[in-house]
Amino acid sequence: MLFKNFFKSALSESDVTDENIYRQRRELLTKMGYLGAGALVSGLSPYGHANWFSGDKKPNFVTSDLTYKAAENISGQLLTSEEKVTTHNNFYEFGSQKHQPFELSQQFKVNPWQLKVSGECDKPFTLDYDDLFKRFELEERIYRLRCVEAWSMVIPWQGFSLANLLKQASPNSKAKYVVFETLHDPEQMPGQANRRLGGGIQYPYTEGLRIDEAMNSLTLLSVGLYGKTLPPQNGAPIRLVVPWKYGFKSIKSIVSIKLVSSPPQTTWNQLAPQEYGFYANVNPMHDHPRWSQATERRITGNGLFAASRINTLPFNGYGEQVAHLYKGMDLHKYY
Ligand SMILES: Nc1nc2c(c(=O)[nH]1)N[C@H]1C(S)=C(S)[C@@H](COP(=O)(O)O)O[C@H]1N2
Ligand SMILES: [Mo]
Repeated sequence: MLFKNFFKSALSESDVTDENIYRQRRELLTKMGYLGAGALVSGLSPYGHANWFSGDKKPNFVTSDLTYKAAENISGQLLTSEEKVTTHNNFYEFGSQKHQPFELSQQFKVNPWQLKVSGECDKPFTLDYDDLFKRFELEERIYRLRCVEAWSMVIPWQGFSLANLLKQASPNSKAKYVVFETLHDPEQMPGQANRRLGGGIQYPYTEGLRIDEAMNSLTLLSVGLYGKTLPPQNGAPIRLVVPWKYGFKSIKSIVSIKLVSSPPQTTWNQLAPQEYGFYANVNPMHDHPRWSQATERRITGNGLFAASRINTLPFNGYGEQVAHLYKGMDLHKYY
């Protein structure tokens, strides 16, 4: 297989440890029959609490193993190492530089937590911390994440379809859009207290989807990555993952999901409407005003061979599942 040769020839051991162990573990599980349809993988975190932090970087935050149904097939693309996924982040509430969310979020309290589901529906409800992990069966999705800044990663998430949660609320006929809001807590989120650190954003961070986008089975509410609960910098305890849209749609640390009747205002669209549209579907044909979107830097880890330039695909390669949602729409107008 391509991977094996690539590993042997190009990558040093430290570059590949995380994802190699993850893969080997999965192969073993497959052989043992654990990954059959419906099987639950319990307490078999890929590599437990691996010590990928050292020295000052040791977090106070502790992740715990999740029980989930493993993905049935692997995408065929090299996973981004867990270390990279958890140290190269966009989460402006903890600073606008890539290293800051990891460095400034480790005191963040995610339990207790409340996620309110409300708006145009017959059965509004609120989930507390434990519900996030118990109310819905957790499954794994290995998705590509394409940031609007033209870099990308491949990440194994654990979570459940947003559709499963929305259905429990019984949306009514006026529910045309879904609005998401991140926690607003300047005492815990230094980027909300300091305009410069927070990149000049108006908080709380807000995102939105059309109801059919929200109901698409690819749209994930994630509570974990690499088999463990999310660390704060990746949006603990619960965040959205919309793999065919630019990363800024995948809002983190969500406290509110609201069904509404008209198009919502969203953070990046409000800040710079010419640059960031409401739809934000990954589109190599539609450039950002300040850079091309035709290619991306695929980041797999640290080190010399851990990033490469690849072509960006329409809808980030998920066109088969989602292109029909935009039939007849001018994707240059609705970027
Ligand atoms: N609340 C909030 N959510 C956010 C962001 C943010 O700054 N604040 N950044 C977004 C952007 S631009 C990207 S690319 C992804 C990054 O997710 P990751 O750090 O888990 O890879 O989170 C998105 N969700
Ligand atoms: Mo992004």
